Amino acid sequence: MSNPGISEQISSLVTEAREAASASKSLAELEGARVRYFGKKGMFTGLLRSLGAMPQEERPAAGQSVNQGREDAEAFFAAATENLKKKEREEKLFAETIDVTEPRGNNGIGSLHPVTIALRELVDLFVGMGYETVEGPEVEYDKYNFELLNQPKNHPARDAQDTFYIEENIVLRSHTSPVQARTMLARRPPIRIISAGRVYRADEFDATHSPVFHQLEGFYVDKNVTMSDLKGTLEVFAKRLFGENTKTRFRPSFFPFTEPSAEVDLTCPTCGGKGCRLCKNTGWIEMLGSGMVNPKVLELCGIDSSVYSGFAFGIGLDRVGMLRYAVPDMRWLFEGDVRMMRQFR
Ligand code: 2U9
Repeated sequence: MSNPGISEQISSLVTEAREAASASKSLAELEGARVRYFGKKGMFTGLLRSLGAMPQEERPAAGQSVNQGREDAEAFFAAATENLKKKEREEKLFAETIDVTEPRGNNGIGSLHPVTIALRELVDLFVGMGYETVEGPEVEYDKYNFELLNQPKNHPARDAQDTFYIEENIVLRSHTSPVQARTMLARRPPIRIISAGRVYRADEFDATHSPVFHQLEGFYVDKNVTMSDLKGTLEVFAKRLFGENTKTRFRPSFFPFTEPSAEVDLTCPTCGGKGCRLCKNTGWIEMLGSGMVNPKVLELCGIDSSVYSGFAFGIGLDRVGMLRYAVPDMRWLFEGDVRMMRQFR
């Protein structure tokens, strides 16, 4: 090139641009430098414009040199861009790594759910009387949920409106009683068990109903088990749960799996039997269903009803929890509002 001045200018601009590229610590900084060198008002553009002052015949070669220098410098920028992208990605990945050893903020101490409290108290009580707990599946065969419990195919309690069907012969258990049926088929008396857990009914969800609720059932089969054994057991239960002054009242009732059957009322724990809003001024609260195990059910489950007899009872744990803690609406038990749960700490 005939103009030594311009080639020095080009090489020092290329060097400068290259240094600016490698000195950039972020993509944003690099972009600033790119505009400074290659932008519309950038240094390379400025240098090209300055060629206008050169003699006409030197301009094409000088222009070509500037463009070549610019291309070289741009190659550095492209390489620097790749490097910075890689670096920023690595930094981001590093920053986002979860440090599992990092101490975290305290969310406060949890509490037992009122239904869990009721369950544990009752399990404790019955285990103390010689019962053992048995569990069973929540998705249950029709056979155990209904058939063996003397609820044949046309029984109203099997209505699709009450029961959640998974398949024609598979349901979400509508009570915990299938656990007892399974136990009778697997063992010989004496059987003294409690079964508790979630049960499902296609019901309303309102202040007193939930499609998922919790039952606890007691079950005792042996020789010479009588109604007075049932009565004595439930009296102990009532006093333990609601206080020594609690009285029980048996009313005749009907369940397909017990015969005879009785519903059991307790003196109202709120007013002690005097009458209040909770017991609708009757002094009594309906608490349990119970009865002598229907001989037909014993036979269906392979137990000789001429030798053995038994009693059974069932209670809604949600109702126990609501009564114990004066929870007015069943939905409050299951909506997971921390203001509700905090009260049980
Ligand atoms: C077998 C035989 C008999 C369990 C029983 C009840 C009466 C009863 C309700 C109380 C409140 C359900 O949660 S609740 O709505 N339960 O009335 N349950 S006798 O009897 C059985 C169980 C299994 C083989």
